[in-house]
Amino acid sequence: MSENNHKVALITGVTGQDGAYLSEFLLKKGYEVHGIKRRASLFNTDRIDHLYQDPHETDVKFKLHYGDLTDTTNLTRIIKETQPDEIYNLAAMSHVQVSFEMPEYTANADGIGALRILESVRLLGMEKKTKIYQASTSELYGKVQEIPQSETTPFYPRSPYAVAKMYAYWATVNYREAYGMFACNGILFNHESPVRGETFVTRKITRATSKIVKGLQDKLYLGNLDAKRDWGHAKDYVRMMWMILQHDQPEDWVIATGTTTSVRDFVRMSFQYIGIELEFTGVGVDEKGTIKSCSNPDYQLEIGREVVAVDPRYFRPTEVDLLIGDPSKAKEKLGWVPEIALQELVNEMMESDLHLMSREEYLKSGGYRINNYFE
Ligand code: NDP
Ligand code: GDR
Repeated sequence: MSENNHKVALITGVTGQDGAYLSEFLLKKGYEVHGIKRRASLFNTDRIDHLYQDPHETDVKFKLHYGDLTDTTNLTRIIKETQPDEIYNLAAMSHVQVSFEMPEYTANADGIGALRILESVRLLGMEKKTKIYQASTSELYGKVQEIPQSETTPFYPRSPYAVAKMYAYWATVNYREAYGMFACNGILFNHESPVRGETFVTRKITRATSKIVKGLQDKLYLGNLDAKRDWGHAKDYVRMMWMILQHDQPEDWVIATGTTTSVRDFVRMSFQYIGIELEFTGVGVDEKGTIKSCSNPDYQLEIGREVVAVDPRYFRPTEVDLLIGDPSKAKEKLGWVPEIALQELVNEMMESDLHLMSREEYLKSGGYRINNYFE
């Protein structure tokens, strides 16, 4: 507890999607929130700027510290100085495909990074004071062993990212069993939002759909359209992170919606939001998505125009084909149920990206160069 009896939380990865939603959630609950951000050559706090408080003010509840999961001394010092009641370890190199290109760094940040936090808390003698949430992932299930996937489903990681997260998962379990620490894994299935990173498939799709209808992009190139994911909303999932640390026992939990959708259907839903029906023809690398009908008078898109194509550069060396979670334990023991359905999530993301792209459209018409990264 801080001097004025508020609980203190420390969030690693505070500048990320979940860090932003969790900070907002905990501040509303009256927490004093400390976040660890990385030094970058440009400002990297877009997602949390609305929470920023001038450090010169009094009674500041949201404080940022420079740090990195690869730097033990820095983590230990921040934990010592902030004396958190709860640590949420959300920081990670979180992109599965990129982890094939940066396996060693991913292991260091995502695997050993979690160990650094656990060990710092132990060495500082805070193991009975500080509860730890570890951001584990449905990627641990990897190659399908069982459907749906629950807390007892065996792991079969399929990427350097998942292998690193598997190390972090078991380090968390081990510190709980060895030292009696309140350390828990949330095994979260994919969760998205309007502030999802632009290179994850859902955001890539909603951004591209918005750009295509506004004439800012020609085509959306994707990899495996058959991959199926259990997609929820980040807002629902950060609430569950907090609930996990308020439970009377430290345990591991699956957080999912229990329904799965293919990448292809997510594309369909995004275009449907603006009144466009797509038709998919061909298989594998030859599959294409063309406009079948358009009922929206605001968008003049030619019927039969190809707007989706497959680019093998987005295929992964080893893929996770199907994820569908069984959140029964969270529902029965904690009363957690996701409140935001996939359709609502797609609508929210599309609304936000259409708004953003209107801004880009305006900038372009004024002669400004707009962001053209399509990755
Ligand atoms: P993001 O990629 O949006 O955010 C990751 C955060 O980690 C960013 O703040 C990033 O900083 C920070 N970070 C990356 N590397 C380091 C490092 N070496 N040291 C310190 N900070 C670092 O991820 P999400 O918010 O989507 O996910 C949060 C966590 O949950 C991650 O651990 C992810 O692996 C895990 N997860 C996510 C799921 C999802 O569907 N979103 C599902 C299951 C698990 P910067 O902004 O500077 O890049
Ligand atoms: P994922 O998310 O790998 O599940 O990891 P991502 O959105 O990157 O991929 C989901 C599925 O879509 C397929 N796909 C594409 N993916 C991307 N990024 N870009 C494409 O062009 C594309 N085309 C098809 C992928 O092959 C995959 O099957 C996310 C991250 O947030 C992890 O940190 C987290 O642990 C897991 O979710 C749960």
